[in-house]
Amino acid sequence: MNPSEIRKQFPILDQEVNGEPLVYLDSAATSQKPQSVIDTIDQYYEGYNSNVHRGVHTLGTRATDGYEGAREKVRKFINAASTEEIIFTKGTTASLNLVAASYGRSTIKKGDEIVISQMEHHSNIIPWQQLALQTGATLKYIPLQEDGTISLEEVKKTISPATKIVSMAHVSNVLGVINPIKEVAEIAHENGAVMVVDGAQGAPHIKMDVQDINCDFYAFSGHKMCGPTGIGVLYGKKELLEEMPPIEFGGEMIDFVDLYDSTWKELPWKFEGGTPIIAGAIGLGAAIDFLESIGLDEIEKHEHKLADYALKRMSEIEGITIYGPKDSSQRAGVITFNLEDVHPHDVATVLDAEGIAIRAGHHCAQPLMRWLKASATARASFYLYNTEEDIDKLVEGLIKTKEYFSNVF
Ligand code: 7TS
Repeated sequence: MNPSEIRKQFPILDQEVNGEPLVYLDSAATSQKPQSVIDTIDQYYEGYNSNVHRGVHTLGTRATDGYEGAREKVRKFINAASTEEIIFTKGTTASLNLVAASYGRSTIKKGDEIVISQMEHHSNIIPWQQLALQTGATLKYIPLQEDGTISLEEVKKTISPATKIVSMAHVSNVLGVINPIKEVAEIAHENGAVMVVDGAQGAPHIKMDVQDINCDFYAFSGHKMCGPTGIGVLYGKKELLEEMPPIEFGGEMIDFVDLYDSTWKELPWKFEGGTPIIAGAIGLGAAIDFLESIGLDEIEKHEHKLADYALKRMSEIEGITIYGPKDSSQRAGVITFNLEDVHPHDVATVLDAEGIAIRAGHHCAQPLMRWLKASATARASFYLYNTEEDIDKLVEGLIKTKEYFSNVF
């Protein structure tokens, strides 16, 4: 794979920001979109915009084929057994909330345990906090090792036969750590719990096979994998989804409506109340075609190489703290750091003046920030369109930042 050729397919990357060529290092927040995805969404609105699953007219049939065709692309992308297991949502947050509100509220009782880790994004903490508060269940945290990784020993110690749900990020959006979710799923199952995976930072970067991982639910967002915002996926095992109640009621999700009671459509539509995110799903389908034309294995390899290079180059900067494991084989293309005596927002501001986009803040992971003993950090995150040259510019920018602030003091 040739990232310099790939980046030509992303029109947004071909611009100057503050008089400098844009270096986009914030793909963990949202990825950029290739021309093919932009064109596919345009073609839908220009050529066959129509509601799905109802009309018999030609445009309606084309829209339905596009929407359901995208579901099949998602199924294949994560190797789910059936399209009945693919529910379109508005993103990872909505998918995790759906599991907590539907599976959680219908199965969890007082005294049950819900287990998550200390590195989770708020979207994989708060739905479980709320579920625990509503049901009287106990929320437990798997502690982290000193380098920010998770040890299976700690997983075994935290999960017990009282545990009913285990939920964990596939990849941390702060530390870039790739978690051993397959092994954690096995431990969860040995204890009779279901395994939920927050795949927001996993599915875009790592070749996925939900049957191999044997997780019960897997949640991810289209906008972090070259697709549009407003579309996401909840994968769930059919036997679980079948037993779960819908949480959004109205059009599209019903089979028969009587005056005082109604019945639901079969899977997956019983969870998709209202006009669905048609353009979003079709755009996500195009994003999957794009990623598959390059190959997830290639993308993963490229990001490891970039992470390795970035770790090496960045550690040469005096006074830098890089969080998470030093070994790049344990991490994806996310590097979180702080420069001594410079607030991360100042780092991001100086870099922005150089055309370099990174994120600064708590990254929606305040409990992890507390564990890191940092109120905020800076974060550079990479994707398939980034090059070693981008990292060189980041390092140059960081050296400039240090110089700038050493002159101030
Ligand atoms: N889980 C993880 C691990 C994430 O990184 C994010 C978004 C979410 C859940 C929520 O995804 P959403 O699409 O529903 O918003 N993470 C980030 C980030 O790191 N910077 O901005 C958004």
